[in-house]
Amino acid sequence: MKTQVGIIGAGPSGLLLSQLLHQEGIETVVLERRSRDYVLGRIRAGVLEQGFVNLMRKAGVGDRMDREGEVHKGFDIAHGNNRHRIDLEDLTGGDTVMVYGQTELTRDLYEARDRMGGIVIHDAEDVTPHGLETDTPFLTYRKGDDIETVTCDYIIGCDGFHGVSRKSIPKDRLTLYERVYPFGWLGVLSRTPPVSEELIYARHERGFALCSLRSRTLSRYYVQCPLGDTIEDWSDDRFWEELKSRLPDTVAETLVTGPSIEKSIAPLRSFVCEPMRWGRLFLAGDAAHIVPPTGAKGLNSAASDIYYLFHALLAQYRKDDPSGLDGYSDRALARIWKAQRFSWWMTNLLHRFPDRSGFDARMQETDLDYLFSSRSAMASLAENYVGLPF
Ligand code: FAS
Ligand code: PHB
Repeated sequence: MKTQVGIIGAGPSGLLLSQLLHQEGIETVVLERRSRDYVLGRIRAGVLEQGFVNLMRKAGVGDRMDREGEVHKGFDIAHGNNRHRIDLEDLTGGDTVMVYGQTELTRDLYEARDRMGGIVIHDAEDVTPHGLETDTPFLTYRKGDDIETVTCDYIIGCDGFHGVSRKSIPKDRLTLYERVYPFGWLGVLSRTPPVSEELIYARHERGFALCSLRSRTLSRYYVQCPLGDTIEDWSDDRFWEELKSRLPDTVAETLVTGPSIEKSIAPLRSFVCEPMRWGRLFLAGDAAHIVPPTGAKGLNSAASDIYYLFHALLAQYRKDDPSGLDGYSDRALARIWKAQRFSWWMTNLLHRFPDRSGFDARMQETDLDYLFSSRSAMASLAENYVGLPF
């Protein structure tokens, strides 16, 4: 099989890039190791920056998001029994975020790929990039007993943190930056009305909690949990009791509980791979960087990578201008590191660190106290939360 751009991974990054390029007549093939149902079964991000929303609309897949998604103009930070609203719209001069689940936007992207006859090959095993330092790179993959080949001009690694693309770059050419946090997030999805119109990020002596949502009848909640915990340690009753204990009384009293329809524990890490390019291979999204979800930057960081790559590939194919591709890694990393900083800062602000000292605890309390006493401090948080410019 021959194509122009070979993409590894059919998560939001791979599907969005494939859709944007196909709309411009640039051929792609997406190789995904899992089944479509498996990809659509993952429950992940929930908050979209304006930049991501604009890209979805440009890709022609924004209709259901605009119909069913919720525009949020602010969110609350709770600590103890206090709640402070971060008025995003006022603090940024009009910017907001969209609450719309990653599962849904991935479904929208799949359906758009189907409508355009996009090539997405599932259950593609042992996907391997070859010839990355030549002008004729290619991909091989196994389908049953057959080994298939896809020749292409460029390979885009959209295969997430555990994918093959980053590992295809010679180790001595990569610099990896990582911080692993001493806790995880236990997430629950429940068919219950959200406890609040807007998100509530809660800092509490027992640990962090987050009240989020997917719709008026589908709620998404998280509690910080010890690294060694498994979902077997957390019955629904234990989860709901712990969540209530970390929320202001007025919120806990109105929380509607119900059976969990999804329960998972995600480890938290900050991770960046530099550079994000090796010859004809370009990394995008979780393949190149991971953030703790506290700042809702994971999926949104993937969006700016895709935006830069889309325009760079367009310039290459339309005007034989390689400058976008040559500048991609530096340009993407400049924005990625700002998202890393914000996610790291929000995580330090709101979580209980097991090994924290008395001084650390005072610094955390003072950080919060300063934040709520200063419009400039809240404006800085707000401009990062809605998303820095692409
Ligand atoms: P993805 O990981 O979504 O997609 C990569 C795709 O590549 C997958 O479908 C995978 O099957 C495929 N793949 C992997 N290896 C392959 C190979 N060798 N060959 C072929 N295909 C391969 N972000 C937030 O903003 N908020 C959240 O609450 C949040 N929660 C998260 C919870 C979890 C458990 C995880 C893992 C991530 C979470 N994230 C969250 C971040 C998440 O939303 C990512 O940023 C987003 O999925 C990035 O999308 P992709 O870059 O497409 O990577
Ligand atoms: C979610 O709804 O899953 C969500 C929202 C905001 C975050 C993290 C996760 O910061």
